[in-house]
Amino acid sequence: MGSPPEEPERRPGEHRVEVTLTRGFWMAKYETTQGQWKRVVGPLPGELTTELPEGEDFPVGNVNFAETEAFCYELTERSRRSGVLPEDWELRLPTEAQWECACRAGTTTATSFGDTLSSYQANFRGEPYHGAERGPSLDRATRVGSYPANPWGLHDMHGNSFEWCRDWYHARLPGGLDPDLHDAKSSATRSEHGDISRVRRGGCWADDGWALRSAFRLRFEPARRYDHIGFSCRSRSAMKGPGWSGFGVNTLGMLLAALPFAFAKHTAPRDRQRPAVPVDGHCVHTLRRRRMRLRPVWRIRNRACRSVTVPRDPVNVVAAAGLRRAPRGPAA
Ligand SMILES: [Ca+2]
Repeated sequence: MGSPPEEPERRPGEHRVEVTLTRGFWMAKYETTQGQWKRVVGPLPGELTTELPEGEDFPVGNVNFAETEAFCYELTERSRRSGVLPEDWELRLPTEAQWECACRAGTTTATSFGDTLSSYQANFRGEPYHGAERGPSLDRATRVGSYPANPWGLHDMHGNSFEWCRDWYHARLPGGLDPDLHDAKSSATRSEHGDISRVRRGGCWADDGWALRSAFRLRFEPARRYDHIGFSCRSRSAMKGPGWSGFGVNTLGMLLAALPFAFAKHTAPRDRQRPAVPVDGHCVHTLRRRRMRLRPVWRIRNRACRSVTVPRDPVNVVAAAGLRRAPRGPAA
């Protein structure tokens, strides 16, 4: 987690730390959309703008931190009541560590696409990163999933909208075991104005390419809102037990496919097959193949996943792990 000293455009606060994630989690493929928000919560949380036009498949923006947590809470409650989600599972914002793990998708380069970034690969404005080909500048948000996915099938981790993370912003990245600074308010780093902030990640349509690097991080006061800052329920972590070893189905996939007010409606048919990605299975696979050569920052421990081999497809991950298949949900 973090960037190496030689990474172009590196900023303070990106020093590398080693992180161990002991629990698996699922990540939705896209930023949370306006259509999803309306189906789960109701009216959009903030005004639309010239750069954030209305659209079912456009990301939610102008949403403050508390509203993102309210969305996750409401979706969790509905899902539990409907029986789709077990009582000890929940939807929430990702921690910074989870977000960066998912963004990097096993890579150690500046972005998940390599050490350069073109606006053919992500929605940003202005200068491409580190000598990449200059591409289009939309100067606005666009439909989620309009740009290529990262190696784990997650879209728009770089660009389109910034994404809230659940941690209080600390100048030094948290390392260690399952770092989660959601409640670490007292130690949060204050700005020059004395404010404390949550974390936002990923860059947006209004940035140059360098701000979309995997390690780039910014602060933002939780009560504030801006059109280019949205969020994602990308993180679905188990509150109890090791990852998905005790619940070996694509629960988020089931959830997204089963709940008409949730994530499934806006997705294309091929996307409905895999609305979520299991992060730890891929991490384990990647690290097992490349542990010595790349010296990855990430080290994932999950007993259930260590026996998984070549889990390129999330559905096959479940099958390879010998776990129970979902009786319904995303097609294999
Ligand atoms: Ca994004």
